[in-house]
Amino acid sequence: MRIEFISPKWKEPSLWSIPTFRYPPLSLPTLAALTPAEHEVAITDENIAPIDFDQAIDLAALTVMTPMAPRAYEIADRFRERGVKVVLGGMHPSLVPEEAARHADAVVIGEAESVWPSLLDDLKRNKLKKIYKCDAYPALEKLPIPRRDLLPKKGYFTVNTVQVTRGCPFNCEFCTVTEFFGNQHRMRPVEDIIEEIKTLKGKIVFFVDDNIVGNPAYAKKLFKALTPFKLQWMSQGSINMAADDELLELCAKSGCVGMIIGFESLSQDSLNSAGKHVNQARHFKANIKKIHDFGIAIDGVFVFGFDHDDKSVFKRTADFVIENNLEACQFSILTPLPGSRLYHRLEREGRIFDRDWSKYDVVNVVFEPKLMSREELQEGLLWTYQQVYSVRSIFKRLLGSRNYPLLYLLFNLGLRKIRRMLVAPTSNFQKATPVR
Ligand code: B12
Ligand code: SF4
Repeated sequence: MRIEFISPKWKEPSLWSIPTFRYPPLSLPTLAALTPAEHEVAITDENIAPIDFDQAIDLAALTVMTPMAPRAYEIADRFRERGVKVVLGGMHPSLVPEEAARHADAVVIGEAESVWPSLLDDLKRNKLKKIYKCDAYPALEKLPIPRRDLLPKKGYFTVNTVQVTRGCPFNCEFCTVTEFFGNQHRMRPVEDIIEEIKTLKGKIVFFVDDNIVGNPAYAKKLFKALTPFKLQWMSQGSINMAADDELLELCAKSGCVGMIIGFESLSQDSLNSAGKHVNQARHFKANIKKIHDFGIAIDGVFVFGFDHDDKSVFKRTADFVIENNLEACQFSILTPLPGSRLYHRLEREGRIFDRDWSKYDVVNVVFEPKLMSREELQEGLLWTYQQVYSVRSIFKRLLGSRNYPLLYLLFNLGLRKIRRMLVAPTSNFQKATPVR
């Protein structure tokens, strides 16, 4: 059979369409590697190249995050009109399978490893089932190396995205990772990671883990093994890494140029209500200084719109970021992703007013906030991006931290563009009135 793996285009404005931030969807090279060699496979990322709807294929397999769902359904419907079978998988179809099933011949719920080969067998025998569910979390030993050779050669910042762990022991109200991957931190053997690293071209790697330091003993073993490769890598990690000097030292030595850290909020009330107990806001300042002192830059993630957030949250957050010299930051609007506990609560409270999934991209307000208006929340996001990515702020932060200033200058100039994208006439960003 001929199988086309497809990632739908995400709607603008998207930070991720800025060249410095373009990463390939790792799910597709992973699925291609899981496909038995008897089948012909190809990958199209619609963010890089258009989809050929006329090609002769037996199966279109799409990976879907919530904000891409409307586009994914359009693509699926078009292929199905021509009689091409369509399978949908990934976070969104797994969390709302009944909806996805209206646009697909089969929906895969959960991780593909345990069901993909049997789905292909069923298709070959013309016995495709509507739903395939991964009942047990697959073992992560000896996973095949993702087929990065199938990815477009140009257009990405790097194709070296590698996954080391799955699952998260926390269960933040706004997040779907624990619902999807479970509350156990599952780790790939370090030896397998090293075999994969050896196949990569270039020295830049993005570990797509939710918390690469979630198990400190494992992380230390991994960092020691990575050190000889002289990589420059980034990943996501929780702020409590600041408590472990040995971890920070090994992390920096292994080539970590920056950690994406979910601070989420400066308000402990908001952190507590979201269930992010690992974050203690009163220690943030000291934690940042400690991580910086080990030469690790920080890309901080902050969320606006919690029930404890009033209009003052924007200035407080911008001041904090600038004062503490965070090298980069991403600001998001609290978003009730379907399947999350937040979605169910806001639904019960009758506060979700927009169900256009393309707006569930964390820069649009889709629910009624408690202590400010929708417009104030929307405009506050833009205002914060404007403050934090002003030329003055960029220089203050980068000269203050001195961790990889040239690299982060590039990142900051990329992130500066999101300010313009958010107000562009073609933007999907909801129009708002200025904050007073
Ligand atoms: C790396 C990453 C990114 C990268 C790369 C994205 C990309 N091109 O794929 C970047 C940084 C660009 C990104 C952007 C965004 N991301 Co993101 N991202 C991730 C992250 C950390 C890892 C994803 C990954 O590569 N996993 C490794 C692969 C191997 O796993 P996988 O994709 O889950 O695939 C497995 C299964 O899902 C399944 N599967 C997946 N697809 C398919 C398809 C078929 C046909 C089948 C059978 C199976 C299948 O099988 C695979 C193997 O087991 C996840 C967190 C997470 N733990 O998943 C968040 C995550 C996917 N992102 C999320 C979000 C919300 C976003 C943004 C919308 C917002 C943001 N974070 O700023 C933007 C999208 C921008 C936009 N405008 O739309 C959410 C998605 C929630 C949802 N309900 O969809 C997640 C889960 C984070 C979270 N904490 O909630 N992201
Ligand atoms: S936000 Fe981060 S810490 Fe919280 S459940 Fe999701 S992945 Fe885990």
